[in-house]
Amino acid sequence: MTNSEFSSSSSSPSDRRIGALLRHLTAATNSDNLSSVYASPTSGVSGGSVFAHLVQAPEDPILGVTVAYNKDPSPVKLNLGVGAYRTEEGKPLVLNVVRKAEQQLINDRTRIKEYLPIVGLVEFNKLSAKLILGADSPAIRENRVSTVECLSGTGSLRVGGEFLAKHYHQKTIYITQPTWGNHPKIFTLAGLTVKTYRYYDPSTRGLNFQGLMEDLGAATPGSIVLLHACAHNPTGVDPTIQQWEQIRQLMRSKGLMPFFDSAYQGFASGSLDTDAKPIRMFVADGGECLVAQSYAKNMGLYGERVGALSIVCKSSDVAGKVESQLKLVIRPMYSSPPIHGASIVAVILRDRNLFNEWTLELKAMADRIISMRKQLFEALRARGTPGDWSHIIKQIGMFTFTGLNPAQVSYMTKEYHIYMTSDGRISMAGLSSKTVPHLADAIHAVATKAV
Ligand code: PLA
Repeated sequence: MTNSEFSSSSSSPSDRRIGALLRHLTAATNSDNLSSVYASPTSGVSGGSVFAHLVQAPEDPILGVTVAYNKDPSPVKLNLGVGAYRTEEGKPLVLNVVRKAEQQLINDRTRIKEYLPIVGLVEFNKLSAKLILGADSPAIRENRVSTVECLSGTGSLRVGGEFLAKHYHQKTIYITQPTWGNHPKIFTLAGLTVKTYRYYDPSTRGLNFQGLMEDLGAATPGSIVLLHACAHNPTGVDPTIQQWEQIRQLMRSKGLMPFFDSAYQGFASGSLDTDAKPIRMFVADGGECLVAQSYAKNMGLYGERVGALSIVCKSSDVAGKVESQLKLVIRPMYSSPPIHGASIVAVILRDRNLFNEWTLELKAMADRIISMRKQLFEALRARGTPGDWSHIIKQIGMFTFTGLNPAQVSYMTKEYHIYMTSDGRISMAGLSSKTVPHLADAIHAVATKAV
């Protein structure tokens, strides 16, 4: 009996079923290629899954620290990994001003849950540009800033990266060495080529300004340069205003495109205006730049995923075209951004009283971090810990780049249940007066024994 006998129109339904089965089996044994076509889509080569060949991916170097921390049953465990603010009691903080804004939103029965436009909440966009560029910014006055609401800082960087990959003549972006671990991944996946420029000098635990200027000076003209607006992550080392001015002059003379990442406005100095100064210097010269803003840290809106991308252009005509193209980047990516976080921000930024209250709460967070720096430094001094630890009080923002090596970090995790990224970065915002002694004991231990 051949297969064709069973496909004749005169055969019975049961004959046809057997014929189909036979054809299937013959094909499966005769040809490897065909077997994959006939195989059921849910049955894989091994283990029954088409995904069985996947390898287990490693946890994210930063967010994975929290995963490990959550699994640790120790009562003294301490999470200094992710940059998330904690109170003196070690609890996450929802700002009072955010609670008030949310209450206002809930009380307003006219509020609806329709889709936002592709560019997000328009009032939020205007207020965000004003917050970062300054209320008196000439670029805003001249209507040449295009701002779109994005999914926090990460989303703003990604949208900006894809826009540049599509429309900017240079596809290379220079990022600081070291930088936030997600930067190279975001920009590579956006379609840009990532290169680094020198930034940090481990011997001084400060800025390698000469290396920075040399590397930017040698960059291909027109390249994109990612700049941390303030509170550099992970080093906590920022250029001085005089150094920023030299960076600006060099970048403008070579036509390098500034792309600012502003994830910590207000967290470095406690002042929103002071922390935005480097950006405003670049905007004041009339040149173009991009700015990614995040409200995760400074408004404590981490999980709301609210941020903005602003592109400062030379004319309002260009800004309009830029916005139209940003929409083409966003629409197939996530269509339009979420409404709730942006509404909270808009309520706070538009109301003078709430705004003032926010600045006080923000300053209190920044001050608590500065006080943690002093307490940790003093605790190490009191213990006579060998080495120079003055960088703890010199560095700025959420993080201290301790200089501890991966072996020391893993020892502290194993013996003291203290969690941090393997590069020795600790989130000062996760410390409290109660936990400083525990951390100081651990640092003292690794600094005094050969780990
Ligand atoms: N840019 C920098 C420099 C950052 O440090 C972070 C967050 C972001 C952008 C993105 O933040 P957002 O998308 O939440 O607005 N860095 C954190 C968290 C605080 C993280 O890794 O996601 C950090 O611990 O480094």
